[in-house]
Amino acid sequence: MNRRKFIRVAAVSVGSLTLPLRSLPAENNIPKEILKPASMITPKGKFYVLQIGDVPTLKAEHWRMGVTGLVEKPVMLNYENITGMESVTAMRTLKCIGDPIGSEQMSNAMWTGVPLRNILDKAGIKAEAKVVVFLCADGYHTAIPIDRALREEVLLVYRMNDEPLPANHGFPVRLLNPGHYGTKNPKWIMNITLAESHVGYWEARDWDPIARVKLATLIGTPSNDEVIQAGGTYTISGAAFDSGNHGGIERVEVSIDDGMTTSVDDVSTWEAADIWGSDSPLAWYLWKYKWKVPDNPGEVEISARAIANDGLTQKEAGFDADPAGAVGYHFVRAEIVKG
Ligand SMILES: Nc1nc2c(c(=O)[nH]1)N[C@H]1C(S)=C(S)[C@@H](COP(=O)(O)O)O[C@H]1N2
Ligand SMILES: [Mo]
Repeated sequence: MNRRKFIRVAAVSVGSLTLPLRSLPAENNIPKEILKPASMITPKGKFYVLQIGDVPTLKAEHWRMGVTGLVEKPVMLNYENITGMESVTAMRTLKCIGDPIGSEQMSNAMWTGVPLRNILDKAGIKAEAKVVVFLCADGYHTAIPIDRALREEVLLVYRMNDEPLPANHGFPVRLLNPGHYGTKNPKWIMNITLAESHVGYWEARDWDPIARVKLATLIGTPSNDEVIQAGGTYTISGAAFDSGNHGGIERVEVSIDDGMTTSVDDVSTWEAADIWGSDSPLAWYLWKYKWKVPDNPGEVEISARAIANDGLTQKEAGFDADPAGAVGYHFVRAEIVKG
């Protein structure tokens, strides 16, 4: 571990027999169950927004998208051409590559659109093409390798949560490219060009050109430095996500004594959380853990880690963003006080 702290915490696993025999105030016995995230679909207006500049205002009736470059036959499509094609509706979570661990640049929605490959088929890809380049109305540009672009789950979407795509999320059309961070999910697409290579906007600024989502866990409750009443129960909650890169989340575990522990061998104890919301590996998994708060006041460190279906376990606590996406697990500090 890159960070280890030795705080003494009452052994929460010992059970109520070790607690002093006194009656707790009634409100301490009411389980505090505020979950964060509180719903699979991020509420309207709460989906994170990130872009390099201002939101371009595009009108569907004036918008045209060219499919050009190393293609057999360049094509030009309008909004009706795309919305008139056979559509797919699917849940997808987006996460920013520059996310410091535990930040909330991760949100989930239902999206409707058409598989990108059905659009590329209209133009026909030439053998020498290696990447699909997206040029956007705000000047942003990025590319994805052709084999990734041709997966059936890669969608050009025009609806979000059963409404037209909002302007700040890419109206009229954006890409949803599962397995990859936000950088590879361009908004306000104006042109799709097949090319041999391309250096995208963020790659030119040293961010990972492939940008595969790393296994991540977010603690939503408690927030850092939250004050929690001693002796009651508290629901620790959050989200875990791998965007399908490790086969989805197998389980989430919580530790209250990470890095200190009451055991001799200095091994932290991890308890299984309950996964209460999930859809597919391409969406986040929401979890909660009912915690018996110790009776002693003091500071505790709460950590959460995910174990993916392919066996990968998050191993180290971390704080920072990373040019290829951070891998560390999230921890928060909370203050236990007597009511
Ligand atoms: N055209 C365009 N698309 C873009 C960006 C941008 O700056 N311009 N930012 C990317 C980044 S870094 C992220 S994290 C996601 C965020 O998508 P959202 O604003 O819909 O949450 O959009 C991506 N697509
Ligand atoms: Mo991002």
